[in-house]
Amino acid sequence: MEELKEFNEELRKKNLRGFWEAYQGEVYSEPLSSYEPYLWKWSDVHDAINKAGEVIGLELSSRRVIRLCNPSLKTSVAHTFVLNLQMLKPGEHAVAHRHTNGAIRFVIKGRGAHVVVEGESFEIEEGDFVTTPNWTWHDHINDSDQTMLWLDGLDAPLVRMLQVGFHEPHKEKKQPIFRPEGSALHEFSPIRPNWVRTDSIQPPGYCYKWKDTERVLKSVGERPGDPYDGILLHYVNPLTGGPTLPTLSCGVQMFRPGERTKSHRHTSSAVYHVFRGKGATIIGDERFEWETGDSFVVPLWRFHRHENLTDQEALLFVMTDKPLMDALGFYREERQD
Ligand code: GTQ
Repeated sequence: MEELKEFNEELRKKNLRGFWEAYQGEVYSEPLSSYEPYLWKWSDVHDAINKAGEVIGLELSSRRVIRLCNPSLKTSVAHTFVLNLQMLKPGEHAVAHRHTNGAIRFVIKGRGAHVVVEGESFEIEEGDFVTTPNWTWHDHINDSDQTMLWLDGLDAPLVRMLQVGFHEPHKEKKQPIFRPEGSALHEFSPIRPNWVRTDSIQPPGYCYKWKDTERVLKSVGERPGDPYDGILLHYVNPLTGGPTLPTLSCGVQMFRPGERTKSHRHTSSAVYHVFRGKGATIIGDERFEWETGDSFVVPLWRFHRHENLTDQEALLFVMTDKPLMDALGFYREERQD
């Protein structure tokens, strides 16, 4: 034993390590996520962003953003992505930049501001969903008379872990707008011009309007839906039908009055934001009651189920890292009856 200790020490001096040292016979039979479920109350998040609105100007911080920090991870909501709340006041402009982080926005409050992505301006309002994929120029202009609030989802922890973060400010602060309004809607539709390339791994920047989401929800809302996910709509890459971004999949989930889903677990993680309504999600043996404005995270490989015991529909925005797990062959799911 003394001999082995000496051997281990000798290896360490040479920056080597025996397999027997690190793994004392313990083998993981399944994932054990390093972080726990957590729920943020809207009143806390809302108070925080309102206070930031009073004390933080955009000369101080290029974006006025409050990040949801899972206490067991410290700086992000899940191990692969972050969820932030951003405020842009009337007359403000959040300067143009681009980064390798893929980002999405889900508008919570206000109407009439614009997100500019790669030379096209998209007017946004409550319930709209906008993508600013990896390395696309984006800036935000609030030329409306209302304070805008939206959620930002970014794959930042993943990019940091892979050490592939690039960031570039636009030299003009406001990027030039050279694509007429409606260009994306027309060019990336099922009727599309010959020059549009569909072989890019990154989707084009795109704005999904709430009125369209609502129309689909209405049209499929009477169907049986998914036993584990209720009625789940995905925001797909408009050119390929693939995931929202290569790293993130986003959607809107509806639980109808009285709906209770079955329990399952999977190797993707999910964060939810309650857009409208009230309900509960049971994660492991913990029950999380949620209502409009709350956000909560379901770590990977934790059994979870949802219920809406009210007489109103519950609508949730959901973001997961499933595309990542699918692409790498790590996606697994286990279902309970
Ligand atoms: O709006 O471009 O929440 O660059 C964090 C970083 C938002 C943005 C965030 C960003 C942005």
